[in-house]
Amino acid sequence: MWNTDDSRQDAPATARMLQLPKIIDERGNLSFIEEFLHIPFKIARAYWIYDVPGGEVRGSHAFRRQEEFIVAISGSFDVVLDNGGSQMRYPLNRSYMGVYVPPMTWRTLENFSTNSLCLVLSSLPYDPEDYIWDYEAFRQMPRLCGSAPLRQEEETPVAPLLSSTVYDCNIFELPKVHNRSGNLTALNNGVEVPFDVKRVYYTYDIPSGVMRGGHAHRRLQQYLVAAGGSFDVLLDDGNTKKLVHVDRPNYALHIVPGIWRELLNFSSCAVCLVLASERYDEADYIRNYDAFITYKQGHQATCI
Ligand code: T46
Repeated sequence: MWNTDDSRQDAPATARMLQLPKIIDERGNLSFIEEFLHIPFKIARAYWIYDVPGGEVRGSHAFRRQEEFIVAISGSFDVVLDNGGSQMRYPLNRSYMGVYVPPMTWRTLENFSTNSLCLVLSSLPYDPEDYIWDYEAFRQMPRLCGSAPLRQEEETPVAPLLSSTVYDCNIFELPKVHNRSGNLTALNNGVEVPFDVKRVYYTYDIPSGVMRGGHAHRRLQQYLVAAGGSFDVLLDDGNTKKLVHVDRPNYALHIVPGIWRELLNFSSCAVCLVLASERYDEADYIRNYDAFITYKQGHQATCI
């Protein structure tokens, strides 16, 4: 039987539903997923599936080595898991719940609602050799039992980019694989995204007229994606301001460290999906604008 207990790293590597943090806020709600903390693996790749026509089925395969965590960032769909003996259906319809899928699990995504977006965090880069496409062959394969191995995070020191300007922040068109069952955009750490994604967070249920952000980061860099609807980002380096419109799941705004940002003009049903280079650290925030200007001027003074 499948273990649906949501205790994590010391639990056997069985499929289960995991609850994510949900921060209720007048400016909209926010959830986040950090590697090793909310999911029991290091993130190697993030991809999302969207524009799925009604009745289409995605997936239907197993992975030999890869672990996954699957979330309905918007809309709903079902994740159907099969361990070769029994099946379990996980209906996903709120973005603070997700399904952990261990290796050697047959998994199918189906019953997609209108405007659904499925986020998958994966423990390995894309590897066609890791796929098992034949269900009968999968059923015959030996299963590995036991606990998910605990892997220590390797910290790579990141130097703050104090001299950054708004011209270092650009919109990138991301790869998009299109077929009759929708679109897929995949980013491998350090390849399609120029840093290692250690945390993913997203804001949703955003009322009209609110502003989010209103701060800068010392070290954190991130990719901002409109997983639903659209919004604007006002970037400010202390000298120059730049307004960027974000409105499609296959475009990302890269915000480098040392940039003040405000998110505004959220459309109805907007979802802001962020791929972040660091784990959450309040000490990395500069939440006061005057302190931000002092921080930037301090750097300019040391450059003279
Ligand atoms: C950013 C903009 C675009 C956590 O505990 N973990 C997290 O990963 C995040 C993102 C937030 N939180 C807590 C901290 C606060 O108590 O959630 C609460 C709301 O966060 P904040 O006020 O920073 O939310 P935003 O939308 O103003 O800013 C967020 C990110 O924090 C920030 O890095 O660039 O989105």
